[in-house]
Amino acid sequence: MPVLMPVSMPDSTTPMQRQAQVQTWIQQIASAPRELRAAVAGLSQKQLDTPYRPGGWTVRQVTHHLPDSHMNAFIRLKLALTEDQPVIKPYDEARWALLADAALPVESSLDLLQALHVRWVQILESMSERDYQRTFLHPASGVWRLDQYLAQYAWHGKHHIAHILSIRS
Ligand code: NI
Repeated sequence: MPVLMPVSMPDSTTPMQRQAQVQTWIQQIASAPRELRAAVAGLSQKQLDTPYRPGGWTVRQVTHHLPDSHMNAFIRLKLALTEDQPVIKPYDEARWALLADAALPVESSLDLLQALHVRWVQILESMSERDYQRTFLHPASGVWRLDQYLAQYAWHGKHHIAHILSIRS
């Protein structure tokens, strides 16, 4: 969902504090595929097709949304690392969630997310502090720095996994 988390990375932090914070976010990205798999494990077809809140996406749609969103994030990261403040392409996530692949069994997206995050984490781990200050321009929400963007996606995975866990309780 396009809910922006307020990102706290005050300018007063030391390089060591920033590095530790980035490592925490990378670990959250690294563990998200495993946590998603655990969150949907054993759910019935009926539960998978239950909205996590009235009028919201079903668990199945949320599961397919995660690789939709994170594939876009991965591409934007690669653009920002290889071009000078590129303008990135927004996408209509609500309409993506209505395309035919959102009705598939969830396994395809569990596997896709797992493979994607291996590649994503490999790049994130390789980036210097200077790389994390690189930027891209989102036509709607403006200029993003890559450390802010990492924080956003560390949060995004947890946010949706919490939605899925909420239907189990
Ligand atoms: Ni989302």
